[in-house]
Amino acid sequence: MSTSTSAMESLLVENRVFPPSEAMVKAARVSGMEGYNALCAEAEKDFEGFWARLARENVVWNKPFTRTLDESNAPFYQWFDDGELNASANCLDKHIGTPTENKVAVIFEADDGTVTKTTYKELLARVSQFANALKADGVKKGDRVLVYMPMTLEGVIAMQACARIGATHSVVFGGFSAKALQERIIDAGAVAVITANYQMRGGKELPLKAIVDEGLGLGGCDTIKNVYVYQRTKTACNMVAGRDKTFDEALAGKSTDCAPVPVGAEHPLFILYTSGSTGKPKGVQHSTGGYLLWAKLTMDWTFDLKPADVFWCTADIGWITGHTYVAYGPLAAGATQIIFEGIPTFPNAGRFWQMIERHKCTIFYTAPTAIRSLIKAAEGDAAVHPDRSDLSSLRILGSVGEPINPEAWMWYYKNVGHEKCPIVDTFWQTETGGHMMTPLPGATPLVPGSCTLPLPGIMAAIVDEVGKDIPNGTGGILVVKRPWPSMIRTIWNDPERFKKAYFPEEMGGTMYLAGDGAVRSADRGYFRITGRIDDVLNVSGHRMGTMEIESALVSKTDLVAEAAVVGRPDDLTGEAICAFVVLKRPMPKGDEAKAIAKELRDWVAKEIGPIAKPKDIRFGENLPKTRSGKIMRRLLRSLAKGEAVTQDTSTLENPAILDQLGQAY
Ligand code: 6R9
Repeated sequence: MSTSTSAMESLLVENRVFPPSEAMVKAARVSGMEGYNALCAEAEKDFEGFWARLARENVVWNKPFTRTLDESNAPFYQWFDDGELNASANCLDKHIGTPTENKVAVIFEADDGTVTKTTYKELLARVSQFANALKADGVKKGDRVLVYMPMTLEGVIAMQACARIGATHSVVFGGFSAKALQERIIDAGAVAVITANYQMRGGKELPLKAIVDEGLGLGGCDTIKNVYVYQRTKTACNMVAGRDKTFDEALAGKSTDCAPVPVGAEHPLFILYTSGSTGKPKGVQHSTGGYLLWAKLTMDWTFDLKPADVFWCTADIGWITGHTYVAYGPLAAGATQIIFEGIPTFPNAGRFWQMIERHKCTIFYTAPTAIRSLIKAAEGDAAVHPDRSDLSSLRILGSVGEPINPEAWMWYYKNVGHEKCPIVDTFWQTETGGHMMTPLPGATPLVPGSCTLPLPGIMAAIVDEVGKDIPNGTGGILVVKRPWPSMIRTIWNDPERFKKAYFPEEMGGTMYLAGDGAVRSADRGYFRITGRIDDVLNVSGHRMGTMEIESALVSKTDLVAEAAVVGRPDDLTGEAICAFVVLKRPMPKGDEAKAIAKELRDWVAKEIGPIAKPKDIRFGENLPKTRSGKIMRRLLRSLAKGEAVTQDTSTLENPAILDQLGQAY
């Protein structure tokens, strides 16, 4: 074992425990471990009764359900399937006529610092008006609508308006390329695109509509009849007559009343594409009833939401976290939330802390990558240290997207939470719809780097390759043994892939395979996620498939003969992308190699998006392969880390290439 691995493991053995304060326990919605255990016991004793009770108490039904869980076509589980509801009505209409109607729903802070506040009543009017605009163009229940928007209130309005008329949205993150957009439009069979002329990030105006035009121009997108363009900035953009209209044009003369369309509980609320272990991203399909239940309930449980809270989740609506904890959960729970358009380092790296002070944020939910980069910034420049801001409004901190290393956890706990705010380290996935494992702020003693225990009703376990339980203290495969309401329903257009990817036959066909490894501590049985067990990388909390990046690289056919992509640990981004490339020309060196590496990075940015750009590119005349022709990925991972190669290289066809591949560009 190399020193770096043993040093890392020593850091991962964590003995510090932080129990919740008495005051927090006393006031919490789930109070103490007794409260948590009571809910778990209820779920164990009467699984369906538990979920039925929660669904009745937390969701407004147009037609009550009589069936809770239908397992007859497992793993295509159905929840509350004869019930009817509308997701937007559950986020907006339900507050009308209550004191919440005049409460601020959204505090929007733009990239340039401009702040706008919108009440629940106002938001309902804006969503309804946009829903009427969609309706007027013939967009209807069951249609798919692609949303490619900046991180603005209008992005949430677009999603809510789709939900209101029963259209299924598919949000694509504003950093994805024209090609990625085109593929998703085709796969979803979308009828309309909702976008903006530009987006503002860090003082820069970046195009969105031009990328939509380019994507639609790549062909195969004839299903698209309408493109709605929110004019985020004054700069003009290309508009296609008969197809494109500005928001103002679409909204002109439309009523601000629009009756929500009730849909069946299993009606697809949205499709969200995410990376898997093959080249093609998967369209994760979510339901309406079960999803909404969990979005609302996890707001109450995980964040212990109270009426006076000011909640801030920093995730973009292009990711699942921005769906559940920006577009739906906070609204369903009646919270006041902050939506932030910009980036944490503009105009300086104190922006998050200044915003917490400015808006008296009480619950702050962000990603470890952001924390790590702000630690670095604060250490380099005292002016952007959290100490410079009044953070006394904070009562709960959250973390999501990737494992949080104990050092970053301790810094967050001390410097942001001043040792009085519990950190909820929430483990979950695009596929799970909402939190799966997390401490509860008024119940669970915290251990840095551990997502602690499953939420009540979530039957998480650690098993071996054939689905047999593994004792605490031993690492294994993370599974969920029983279905839960907000789980993925299928992969859009690909039910076979859904079954294979998540419910493998070898494990019995009914256990949900998360794709992560985990270990439970010997003493408390706490879960700690050890990382993906498939070919998925986690770069700054963003999921990237290695195969997806490989296919992008080899599609540059004039230059690339072969490519293999692996991850390597990175202090800032968690993992970094490392690409090994065989060119169709002699091995480049020096400046030529640098220039080609840049060309390849730009190519990947164009094929997938800038977030998929490899950090390291290494050239070789060959890739290390076994005699049977398999790429030796474990060996590539060692090379990527800069470790001495300890693997057996005797089967290598051409051992000399190890030297070539040692140089990163
Ligand atoms: C919500 C979200 C899912 C993957 C997941 C795991 C990693 C997320 C984590 C975590 C350790 C946590 N992950 N939260 N790992 N601790 N608290 O991020 O969804 O983008 O689909 O990513 O992220 O590897 O499998 P998604």
